[in-house]
Amino acid sequence: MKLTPEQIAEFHTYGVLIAKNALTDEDLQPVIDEISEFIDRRALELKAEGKIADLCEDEPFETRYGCLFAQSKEIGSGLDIMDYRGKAVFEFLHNKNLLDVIESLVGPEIICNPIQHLRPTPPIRYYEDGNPASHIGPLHQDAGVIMPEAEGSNIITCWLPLGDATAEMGCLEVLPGVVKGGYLRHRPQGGTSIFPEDLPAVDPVPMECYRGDLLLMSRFTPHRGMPNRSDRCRWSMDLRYHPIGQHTGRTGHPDFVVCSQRDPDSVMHDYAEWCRLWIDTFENPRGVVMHRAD
Ligand SMILES: O=C(O)CCC(=O)C(=O)O
Repeated sequence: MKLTPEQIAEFHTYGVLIAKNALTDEDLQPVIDEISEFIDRRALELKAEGKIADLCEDEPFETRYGCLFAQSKEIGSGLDIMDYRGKAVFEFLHNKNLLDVIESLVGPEIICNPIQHLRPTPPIRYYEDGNPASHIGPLHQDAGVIMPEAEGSNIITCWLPLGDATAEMGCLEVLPGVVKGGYLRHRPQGGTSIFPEDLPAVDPVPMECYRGDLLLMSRFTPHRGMPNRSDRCRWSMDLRYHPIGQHTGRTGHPDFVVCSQRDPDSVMHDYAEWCRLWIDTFENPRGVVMHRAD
């Protein structure tokens, strides 16, 4: 699905757009199955280590993580994209339906930026501190979590839920329409966040979305995750793409080409090589990995 000219105009005006039903169940199910296998493995390891008693095997994907998390916070260790490096996730980073939408905003020469995360956000009642106020994410622009050299890169954040992401489940909140002001100063305290005195007087808007939707944001759109007050886990991925040739903002982490009309052979489909690049990055750190405000 390509974005319509109206959707593209909306994105440029507000710095945010939800592309409804851009992905199908067939696009997402392999990723969900792979995560489920990871959770199975992790749960068995934690049981063997005596850290959990109940494997919660009868719980569906939406609730199993929370049920395990309530017993041991270690269920999430190693779950992020670059840590468990799943083949289904690697293939999803090239997903045609996803890239069709991205192409509408950055053109056909596309880099997969290395800032990419898989996030389980369990219900706050499973934390010792279940106070909603302490689970409000820091309000930031993604331009604040990259190197300043990448401020001019047209990095599009693509946040996508693997299930429901309602307001009750702590969907993202954004400040729409502040994108034209560019970079706002960030501070490291309490998680990289915009200096309160620099915040534009715009009310945050909850971006409720559902499986199949893509929430697209500019690098200048202030946003934050909210507390999950529901009984279900809010599962999401946040991926970033930008045109080939532009600075990634993280020279210490590997980026790769996912789409190129000019040089189709440059598209990286080699899963083993992707894994090798991440492992090498961790074993032989080089380059820069920082938040601009650090
Ligand atoms: O998913 C979240 O709670 C936060 C995600 C976020 O801030 C981001 O994608 O930049």
